[in-house]
Amino acid sequence: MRGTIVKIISNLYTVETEQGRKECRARGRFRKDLLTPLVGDQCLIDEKQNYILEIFPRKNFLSRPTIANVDVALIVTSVKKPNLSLNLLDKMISVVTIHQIQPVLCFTKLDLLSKLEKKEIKSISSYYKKLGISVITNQEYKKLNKILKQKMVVVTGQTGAGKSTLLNKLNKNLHLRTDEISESLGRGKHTTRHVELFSIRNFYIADTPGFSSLDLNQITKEEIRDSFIEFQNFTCPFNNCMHDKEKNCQVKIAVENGKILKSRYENYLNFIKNR
Ligand SMILES: Nc1nc2c(ncn2[C@@H]2O[C@H](COP(=O)(O)OP(=O)(O)O)[C@@H](O)[C@H]2O)c(=O)[nH]1
Ligand SMILES: [Mg+2]
Ligand SMILES: [Zn+2]
Repeated sequence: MRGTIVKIISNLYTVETEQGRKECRARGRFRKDLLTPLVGDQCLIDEKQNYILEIFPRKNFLSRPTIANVDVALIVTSVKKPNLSLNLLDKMISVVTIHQIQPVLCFTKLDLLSKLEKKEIKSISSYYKKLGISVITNQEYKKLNKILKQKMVVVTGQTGAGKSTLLNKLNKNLHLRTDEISESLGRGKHTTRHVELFSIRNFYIADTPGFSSLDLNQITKEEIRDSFIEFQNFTCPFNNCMHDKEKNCQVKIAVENGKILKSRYENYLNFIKNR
C-alpha cells in the first residue's frame, strides 16, 4: 500500500494511506543504505506488519526543516510588525526557486498601513506578480485554497508574521498557537526539529518556525543569479555576466531605467557578496 509520511517521532513513522493513518517502523536496510525516511516521503508499506518497505524517489528535499517532495512554499510576509523585509523575501524566493519549489507570496497585516503605504505595497506586489509569482493577502482564503489544492506546502516567514493565524483560518480544527510578537524568547522555544504535516482539506502543510533560518550557504552564486529570473530578460556583452562590476551590463542598465526593482538588485548583490 502507498502512503505519505506525515510525522516522525524517533523510530515511529506515521503514514497516511487511503485507509487512514498507520504507525510504522522502517526496515533495517534503510539505515544500511543511508536513506533516512523524511516527512513528505512517498512510501510503500506492508500494512499487515506495519513496516515501511520502500521510499519512492524524491522530487526535492529541504533541510532545516527536513522535508521531502515540497511543491509550494507559502512565504508569509508581514508589511508591519515585523516590518516588511524585502531582503528576507528575496532570499526565500531564491532558496525555494533553486529547490524547484513554487513560491507563493502572502502579505499580512495590511490593516496596519496608511493609504499611502498600501499603495506602495500594491506596486511592489505587482512587480512580483509580473515575475510569475502568485501574490495574495491573508484575507484571500478562497484564492489560497485554490492555489494550494493537492499540494505539499511549507509555510515560511518571520516569527510574528501571522503564519499560525493564517493556518488556523484555513483549518478551524488546527488550533495552532499564535503569539504576540514581543516575546523575544520565541526563537529559542521553537528550535525543535520536529516536523509534522497538517492535512488541510486537500493539501498538506508544514508550519515550520525553523524554516525562516534557511540560508543560501549551500548554494553557488550562479544559482543565485539564475534564481533572479527577471535578469534573464537581458543579454549582457559578457558571457556568464554576474551583473556586478562588468562593463555595459544590461541588468545594471535595466535597474537604472526602473525595469528591474532596485531592491531586488541590491539584495542580489548582497547575496552573492563574498562568494
Ligand atoms: N493586525 C494584524 N494582526 C495579525 C494579522 N495576522 C496575524 N496577526 C497577529 O500577529 C501576531 C502573530 O501571529 P502568529 O500567527 O502567531 O505569527 P507566526 O509567528 O508567524 O505564527 C498575533 O498576535 C496575531 O493575532 C493581521 O493580518 N493583522
Ligand atoms: Mg506560529
Ligand atoms: Zn550583466
